Amino acid sequence: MLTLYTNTATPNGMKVILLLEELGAEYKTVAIDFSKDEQFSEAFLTISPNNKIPALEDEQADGSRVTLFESGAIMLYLAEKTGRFLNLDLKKRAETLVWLFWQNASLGPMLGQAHHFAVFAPERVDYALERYTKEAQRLYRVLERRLQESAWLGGDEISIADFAAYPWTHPSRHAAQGIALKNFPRVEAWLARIEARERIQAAYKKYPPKAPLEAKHRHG
Ligand SMILES: N[C@@H](CCC(=O)N[C@@H](CS)C(=O)NCC(=O)O)C(=O)O
Repeated sequence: MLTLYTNTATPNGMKVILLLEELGAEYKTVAIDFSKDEQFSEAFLTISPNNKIPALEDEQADGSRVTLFESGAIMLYLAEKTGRFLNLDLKKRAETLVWLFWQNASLGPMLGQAHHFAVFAPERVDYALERYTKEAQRLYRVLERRLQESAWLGGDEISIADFAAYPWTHPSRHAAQGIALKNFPRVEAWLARIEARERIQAAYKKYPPKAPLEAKHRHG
């Protein structure tokens, strides 16, 4: 049995939900309530020592448990466990992993900062707004260029790299990121292709994004 520890519709939690839904996996979720500091509880820290969601517990047939934190590692584990959404051909696998790691190391953290300074910062911080809005735009240009080369991030098949990037680039987040989608036509088409998938729609019905995510502060 798979147990996902998560927190409403945060992008890092949604990445794993999208994959689980696409896999048709049986799983349960346990909500970690940040307003009660549950991410710092001793029980949660044994599963997720970095005190962040998502975390996954996979109970094995012999009663032992595999526990994982870091969304990228969780997605890789699920793809390898099920043999889906990660092509095992060495070159294709490498191409997918490059974009999965790019999402975890660059796209997610930088868009997270852009979002934070636009939506949550108690006061306007011009330097941070400019830095992270520019970085968000640079990352969308990287995405646009990649999607000129291939239909999906990992190549010619949809993969865990696409499910990892989608919640961060979900239309509900563009306003806060300072992104005008019309400037990124390939990204727009890629988003629409993912959005059209029934299981993606089902996942967002279960966990609706906290829209509208209007920017309180804007760059420029
Ligand atoms: N690199 C981590 C980032 C996870 C992350 O930032 N999770 C946030 C929610 S989106 C969190 O749990 N925050 C709680 C806290 O920082 O106390 C991953 O990809 O899993």
